[in-house]
Amino acid sequence: MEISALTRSVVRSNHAIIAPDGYINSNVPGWTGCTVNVIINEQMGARLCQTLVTLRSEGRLEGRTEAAQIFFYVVEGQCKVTVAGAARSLAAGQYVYVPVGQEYRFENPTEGTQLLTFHKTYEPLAGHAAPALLFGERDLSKAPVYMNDEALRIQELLPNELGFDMAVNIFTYSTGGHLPMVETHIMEHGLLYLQGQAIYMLDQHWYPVKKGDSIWMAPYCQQWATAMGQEDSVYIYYKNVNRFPTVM
Ligand code: UGY
Ligand code: MN
Repeated sequence: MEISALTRSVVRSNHAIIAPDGYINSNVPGWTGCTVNVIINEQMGARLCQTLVTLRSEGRLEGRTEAAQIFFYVVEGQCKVTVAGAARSLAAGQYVYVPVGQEYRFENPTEGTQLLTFHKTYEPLAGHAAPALLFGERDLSKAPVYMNDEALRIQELLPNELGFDMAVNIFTYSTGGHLPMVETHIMEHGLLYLQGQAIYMLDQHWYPVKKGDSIWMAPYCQQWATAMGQEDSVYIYYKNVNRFPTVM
């Protein structure tokens, strides 16, 4: 018998692992016919919000981005999306970046369609236009080798332009792949495992993780990871980028 008093989830001051077993649903105005799990937000001390939305066939997300931009990624299933009059069908592995001040609508999902969202308050930069609406898809052929290690590949889903203050990347580790060093950096991460298993080290704590798990890493949370098991280990992650690092 499973013991319901156990979980792999942990919430600490500078990192969290959120496994699906502890989800309790939230109601988000305008998002109907779905379950919403708010995985990361400012209540934890984060400067991003990450949610996972699971849609029933009648599900619909309707809203408008205000101060925050939203990146939507289809983890499973498919649905129709309309942003600023542009309509598309989005399937698993496809995404849409919705800039600030845009109306959006997701509708006609297949039962169980799962969407991942990353939200960040947009910080304008003088002399650089704010980003425009963008559609794209996961594609390993667009993922260059990372730091000369053939076992590591990163696809950048948003353009490397100063107008963007957030990045979203897909990181694929083949069997045996691991980060080449312990990272210690100012940028914050929100992350969802899309495939496989891994061991993640966060702030000198060691965690087994797998598909469906989310991770929050605050600025300067030390991080290292290695793939585990027989298949590629893949995660999609958010990172704040391209802005002046201090108000001093
Ligand atoms: O982009 C990054 O900072 C990335 N290498 N970090 C991570 O995967 N934990
Ligand atoms: Mn990092």
